[in-house]
Amino acid sequence: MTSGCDDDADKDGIPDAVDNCPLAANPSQIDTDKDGIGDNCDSDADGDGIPNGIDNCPLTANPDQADADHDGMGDACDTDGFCLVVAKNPDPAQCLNPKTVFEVVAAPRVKANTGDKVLLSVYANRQAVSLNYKWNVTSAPSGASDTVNNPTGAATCTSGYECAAQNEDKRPIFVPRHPGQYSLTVSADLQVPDTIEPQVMHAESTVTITVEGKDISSDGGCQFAQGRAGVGMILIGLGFGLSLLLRRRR
Ligand SMILES: [Ca+2]
Ligand SMILES: [Ca+2]
Ligand SMILES: [Ca+2]
Ligand SMILES: [Ca+2]
Repeated sequence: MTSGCDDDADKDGIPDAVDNCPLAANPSQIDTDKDGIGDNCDSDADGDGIPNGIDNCPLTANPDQADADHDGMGDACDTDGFCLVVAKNPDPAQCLNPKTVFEVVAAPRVKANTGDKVLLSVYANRQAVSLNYKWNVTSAPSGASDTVNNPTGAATCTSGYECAAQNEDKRPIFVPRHPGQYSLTVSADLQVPDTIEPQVMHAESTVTITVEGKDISSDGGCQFAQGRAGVGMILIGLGFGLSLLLRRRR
């Protein structure tokens, strides 16, 4: 079987001379962007400049690739409605739909190293609401007793659905000291009754953090040294301020 003298090399019933994909069977001859190259053999079927493989709407021209809910389907072809996928959560069932009952998602789902400072975030399916949160370590590697620093506080959920701690200096932080898997659960309570479902003001969500590196749980001296360094910095700051004051007074 050679294609040289065959007038329908891909056997799709369309003679090569008029087949818009002579080497790919495409009896429908669909050519979305009407450039004379059929979709089946067009590396950019919708002609928007984004190759099919990385185009979030391969058959709809959307050069801006906008994807407001981050679900991988571009706004131009997203047919399942707005449901925000936060923190690159691979589970689409955990997306946040602003039209349903109050829900939150704990983040970030990360791989960390022992000693890393993981800044914890909470997202809600509401914009412009305030909530009180409480973080707990709900499972940890055996022997680990790590807890969340600044576990409780109030947060305001923005138009981006992230609920930012109202006291930025008291953001919840998790510093794992054991390698292994931790589950962190956030409990959230709306400060005023919800407009969509007023009786549901509470929601919870759990995130898994996978930790690598050596066990530093017995490294207590290190923490102490850091604390002292912090005090030292403050003292230096005070001294600098005082010397400025003294100079001004002269
Ligand atoms: Ca063909
Ligand atoms: Ca085409
Ligand atoms: Ca496209
Ligand atoms: Ca989308």
